Formats: sequence, C-alpha cells, structure tokens
Amino acid sequence: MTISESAKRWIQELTALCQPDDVTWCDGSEAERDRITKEAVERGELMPLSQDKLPGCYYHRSHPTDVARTEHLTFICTKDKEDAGPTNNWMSPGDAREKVAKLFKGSMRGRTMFVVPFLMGPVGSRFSKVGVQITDSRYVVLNMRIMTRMGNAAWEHLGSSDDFTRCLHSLGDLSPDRRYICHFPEDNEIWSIGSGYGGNALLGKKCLALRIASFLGRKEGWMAEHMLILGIQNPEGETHYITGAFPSACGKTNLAMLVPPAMLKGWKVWTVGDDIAWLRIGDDGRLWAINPEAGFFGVVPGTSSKTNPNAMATIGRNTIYTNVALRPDKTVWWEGHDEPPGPGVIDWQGKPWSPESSEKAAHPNSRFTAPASQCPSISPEWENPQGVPISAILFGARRQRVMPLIYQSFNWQHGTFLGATMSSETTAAAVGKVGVMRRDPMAMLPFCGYNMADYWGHWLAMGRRMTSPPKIFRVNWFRTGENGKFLWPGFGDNLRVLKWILERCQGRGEAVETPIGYVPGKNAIDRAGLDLPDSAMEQLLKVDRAEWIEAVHGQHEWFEKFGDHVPPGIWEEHEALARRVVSSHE
Ligand code: GTP
Ligand code: SPV
Ligand code: MN
Repeated sequence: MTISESAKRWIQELTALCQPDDVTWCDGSEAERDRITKEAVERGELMPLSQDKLPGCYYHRSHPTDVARTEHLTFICTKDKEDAGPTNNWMSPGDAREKVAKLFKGSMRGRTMFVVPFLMGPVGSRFSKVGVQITDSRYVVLNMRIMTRMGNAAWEHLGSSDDFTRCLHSLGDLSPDRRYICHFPEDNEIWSIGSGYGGNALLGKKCLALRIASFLGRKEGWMAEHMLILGIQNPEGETHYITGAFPSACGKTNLAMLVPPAMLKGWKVWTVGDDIAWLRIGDDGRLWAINPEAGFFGVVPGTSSKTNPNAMATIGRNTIYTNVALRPDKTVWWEGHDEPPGPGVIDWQGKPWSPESSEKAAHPNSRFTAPASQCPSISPEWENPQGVPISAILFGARRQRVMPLIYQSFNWQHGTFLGATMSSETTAAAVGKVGVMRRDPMAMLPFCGYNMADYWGHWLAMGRRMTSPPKIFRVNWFRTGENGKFLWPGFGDNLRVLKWILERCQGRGEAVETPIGYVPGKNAIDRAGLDLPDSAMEQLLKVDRAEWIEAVHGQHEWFEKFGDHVPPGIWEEHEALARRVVSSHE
C-alpha cells in the first residue's frame, strides 16, 4: 500500500492538533469491523439487537440535540463571499480555520483517532473520487464502512496521486454551540466538529458527494446531484434509467425501490442509487449516472412491507438503526411499522413509551444504515464503472397545492427552470420547523457548494453539450384534497406515472400542452385496478390560472436575490411562463 508523503504529513499535523491517545488506520476488513463494533458495544455507543431476528444489526442513540442536519451551522468557506451565493452560510477560509481549529485543539484527548480512507463511486471507475476522513467516532467509522467503499480500495484507487478530499471530523463536546460543518471547496477540504450524526458527520455523503463534488463538477464539466437513480424494465424486457431530485424526506428511497402494483404485469424497477447521482456526458451525447455511495442511510418511520417491501428486506441484517424505538426482545419499532408496538417499548431517548404517549416512539428522522448490495431490487448495473444512461430527470417536491401530479418541460432550458423554481414543505431531515414552504432548487438548497445561480448556469451549459439530453419532468406525490388527505396513492402506484414518462421519452403518451408544460391527457395515466375517480384525477392534474399567476410573482422575487448571477436563459423562461399564464383562458 503506498500512501503519499503529503497525506502522511497531513495526518501528522492533525494528530498534533487533535492530540488523540492513539491512531488507528482503517483497512476496511471484516476483522476490523468486528473489533470496532465490539469496542463500540463495550463503550455503550452501540447495542447489539436480537442476533436471531436481526443478524448483524446494532442500535444507536444519538445525543437528543444531534438528530438531524443543522443547516444554520453549515458553511461554505470560499475566498469570495459571492462564490458561496445568497443561499449558503459563508465564512472566509481564514476566519473559519482560526475559529474551528481552536475547537479541534485537543478534541481527541482520551480518544482514538481513526484514519478512514474511502472511495466514492464504483471500484475501477475513472469517475470515482477518494476521500480520507479523520474521526474520533466509532459509530461514524462503522457507518462509513457501509455507506462507502472504505479501506484499502481507496488507497489503491488513489495510487501515488494526492488528489483526495481531506475530511476532518471530531465529536468535540457535541454541543450545538460549538458545532461547525465547514467546507473549503477551493482546498478540497471539510472540517466538521460537534455532531456525530448523519450528513453532519458521515463526510462522504452530503459534504463530499454533494457540496464539494458540485464545486468540482462545475470546474471539471460534470454534475453532482441529490438524486435517486433507477432502472425501469418494461414487459418487453427493455430497461430505461431515470434520476429524480426530491428534497430530504420527500420520497427518493421509496421511489428507488418501488415494487410495481400487481395490475401492471411484467414491469420491474431496479435500484441503482437512492440519494446521490454523479452525472457525466458520454461519447454518445447522453447523460450517464453513477451512484457514489455503497449503502442507504434511509428514513425509518413510515417504512413497512406495504410502503417499501424492498427496504424492509434490506434492513433485516447488517444494519445500524439510529434513534428508533426498542422492544424488550431487542427488535426495533417505529411509527408506521408492520406490527403493533407491543408492551415494554423504550423510545428513541431511552424512556418507557406506550401508544398513549404524546410523543413519538421513534424520532421522525430516525435512520437505517444498510449495505446497498442487500437490496432485493439492486440493479445488476449498480456498480458499472461507466454508470447507466439516463432517459429522464424528475424534479419532485412536497406540495399540497398548485403543483400537478406530473408534467413535462418543453426542453432542457425549461426543465432547468422547473428545477430552479422548485419549492417544498420542510421535513424532519433538518433541524427546524416542519411543513414550512421554502424554495429548494433541484433539491440542492442545503447541498450546493457554490453560488446557486451559477449552478443553474452550469445546468444550462451541460444541456448545450448534450446531443440527446434526458427529458425533464416535475412530479408531486403530495397534492391533497379538500379533506387534507393525499389525492394520489403514491409508493408502488407511482409506477403509473413513470410509465407515462417513459412513453413521453419514446415520443408517445397522450399529453395536453398547458402554459406550464405538457400535462397528461385525462386517461393517459394508467389507472387499471386503481380505485381513483375521474374527479380526483382532474384535481391531481389541474393547472389553476390564479394560483399560477401568484406563483410567477413569487419566482421573480426569488430570482432577484441572485442579482446578475442569474443566467439569461432562466429569466427567459420566467418571462415566457408569465406571458403564457397571463394570456391563458380561465
Ligand atoms: P432522505 O433520505 O432524507 O433524502 O429522504 P428520501 O427523499 O429518500 O425520502 P423517503 O423515500 O425516505 O421518504 C420520506 C417520507 O415520505 C417517508 O415517510 C415516506 O413514507 C414518505 N413517502 C415516500 N414516497 C411517498 C409517496 O409516494 N406518497 C406519500 N404520500 N408519501 C411518500
Ligand atoms: C438528507 O437529509 O437528505 C439525508 C440525511 O439523506 S443526511 O445524511 O443526514 O443528510
Ligand atoms: Mn437525502
């Protein structure tokens, strides 16, 4: 194993800064996993679950103030503030390093420092990237081992090169007052302290594979997106691939693992990725996607054999459960589980819980960490070093009103505009109020490593370079009726919408041209075997003129925030939409 001199020097410097008692270099072996797991159990960081019912599974409770991403403590540290843009928190690299280095000083005293090399992307792919994470959390090491290709494979990929992302992480004292997640895209470096959870601490995921990678992608001519990737096999046996950008906790994992409804015979969905896609233009002028991750860090509540049987099958073994509820037989429970809770449930904070309790047993952002290879629907192509060719891109958000179930953009530029204007109701995946509408362009608001308007410019530039770009669609599974209930059954039945999307990609599928885009004709969505009346379908596909006039006004305000960074193509689409909506009939 060759490890470059500068990598060794970097680790020496950090050892001097953090002052750990000892240093462990991780190799990714199973023996190492077993040893670190044992240590974590001895220290109370992990609890073994019933090894009969849940072989290889462990339970973890995070600190009650450390249960979701903290966006207000997440910074993009570019030299020029404008390069971070108005939607990111910014600190100058100098200020950030000075402030945060103080917190890292001696932060690992009495602890072990782990050196965790990891590969994002398939082994042997020229599109994969290497990171090295320094951390003092065994829980983080064990999660990184599932979520990435961790260990010697990463050093091997790197060879004698120095081109890797430097990731420094310490639990610090876990106080939100001393928590910072700082990105230095110009230096290919991440510093995170004060959190042990999820996207704050597993630095390969949101920090590297989205914030740093989006910055690199712009520089190098590719894209890093908050997207699921799936293959849809039709009854003729052909598979077409699509990606979908939905904000956190808005349905990526569920769609990626979709099980077709019984009535749609001969269809099959293959999972390639459930959260992140790296996209490049192939020699054929199409867009190709790889999944940089190796596991799923999925939302637990609501997961059941009804909603997501593939996830249920995936998380039955070798899974780390975080912040769910515990049953006396050392199995786990959560709101929306297949079974009733039974007596003696302990909630995510370690307190006795019963169905009469006013609080939830599992935290709404409780998660499973499970190897992707265990998913019954995992695609045979999921580790293809070239990736898979993409026919369609979906933008989906959580919207009770205005946004139809599905519509198609007129072209790439218009599709980019649909992504740029996306808003969604907030969820428990980030700290803050749930259910508040906010803009979340391309589902990347918390994850774009540079100025969001420059990012739209990059989307448009990518579109100009493709001879066969994917078609772009907007979807919304969450429109509600007068009674406040979801109008669309969702989950497996979303295949009915995907079917129309594929038809449109092949130049078929009935569509009506409206001011906002192509909306399916009244009977274009296959409702065979579905008890969904015409009136509900009409509501789901409705484009309301008054609502859209209001929406267009809101867009103007949104774009003005970005000043002259907004690309002309985006303003063009905004003005064209305004004209079409105003001149349309009631
Ligand atoms: P992150 O991991 O945070 O990025 O979330 P995600 O986008 O992967 O979302 P996920 O698939 O885990 O779903 C989040 C929540 O939305 C869960 O509670 C699901 O039950 C619910 N959900 C997913 N798909 C649908 C759907 O089609 N209809 C409805 N009504 N709810 C859905
Ligand atoms: C998300 O919030 O989009 C997640 C969870 O996937 S985390 O890894 O915490 O970002
Ligand atoms: Mn996500």
